[in-house]
Amino acid sequence: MTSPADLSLIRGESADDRLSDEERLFDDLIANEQRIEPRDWMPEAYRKTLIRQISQHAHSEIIGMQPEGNWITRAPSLKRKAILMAKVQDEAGHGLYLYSAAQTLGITRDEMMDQLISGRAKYSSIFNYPTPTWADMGAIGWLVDGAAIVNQVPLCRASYGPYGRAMVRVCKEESFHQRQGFEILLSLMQGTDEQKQMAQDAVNRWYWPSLAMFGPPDDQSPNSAQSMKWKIKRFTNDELRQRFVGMLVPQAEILGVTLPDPDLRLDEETGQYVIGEIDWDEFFEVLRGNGPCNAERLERRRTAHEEGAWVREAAAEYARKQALRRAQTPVGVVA
Ligand code: FAQ
Repeated sequence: MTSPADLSLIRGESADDRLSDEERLFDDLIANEQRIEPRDWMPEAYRKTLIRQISQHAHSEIIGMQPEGNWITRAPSLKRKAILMAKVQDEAGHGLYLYSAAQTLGITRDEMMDQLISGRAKYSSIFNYPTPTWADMGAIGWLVDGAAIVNQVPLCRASYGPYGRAMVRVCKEESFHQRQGFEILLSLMQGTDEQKQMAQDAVNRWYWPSLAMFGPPDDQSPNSAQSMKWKIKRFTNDELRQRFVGMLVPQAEILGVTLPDPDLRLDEETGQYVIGEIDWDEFFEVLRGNGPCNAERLERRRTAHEEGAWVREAAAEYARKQALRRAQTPVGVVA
């Protein structure tokens, strides 16, 4: 039988022509808002970009469990404790969906974990800040999960199928997280002067890092233009940051907290908020590993990984035995 490769030789097509066909199909799928699936041909750079972004995102969810995990044993009531535990478990789940999505691109979970615990992988800057008071649980929910929603709702339409589909579920859970944070702050703001101060102080500490979460300004964002052409990202970092501030202003009024930016004002002509200067030096320092909690977060993850070795070994052994049993069971007999 003549193979498609032989046929193309007979037709006088070169390898480049065949590659162009694949490329053309890929470009058409993107242009027509259709999804790229793991079985489809994709440019190597598209694959690499997705692995980079999805694995960083997964690492962020997993490391993001730590600042809040810090408060599970000290939550002020049984109800708050149950809610916080559920939220932190959700973050673990998000990490798992995302690692699975990245695995469809040809990287293994072990490779990703190795990149994280060796300190070679990035994860969101935001999780390198400390959580000294209970109000930080409110500020993280309101600001960090709020920023995550603004950033991630457009990712539900990402051109890569497994990523976009994972994002749909993640976003549903993030909106619950955001509301629980808002409600913690609202309760504190209806409390004593000390509680109000605690809430305001947490907002003061988390506001600027949550704006930086969207990534560097557009003119310093090397990946945005290509990621937007590929329809992985749908909006630029600055566009999403702007949208986030617009969402926060009315909510801050309801809460009765002040956003710690004296330069914040609505430009009546453009309808856009003008925001003060973000400390990008601080952001890049955190990315270089020099934030307040980088070392602590990585050390904790390394220890958890080592302590979890027996669980991974037990799961692998169980899977091996199950597979053996299935192989030894005659066809038609339920094992
Ligand atoms: N932190 O060219 P761009 C959450 C890096 S999940 C650290 O603009 P890109 C849920 C960037 O990777 C939060 N690094 O890059 C939760 C790149 O470095 P590289 C995580 C950052 O990819 C809540 C370089 O700077 N969310 O919060 C950051 O086009 C509560 C140049 O930047 C996601 O990952 C940063 N903030 O845009 C969990 C969402 N920003 O790789 C627990 C998916 C930028 O070239 C508790 N990711 N960098 O060496 C994205 O949307 C994008 O990757 C951006 C960055 C927007 C983060």
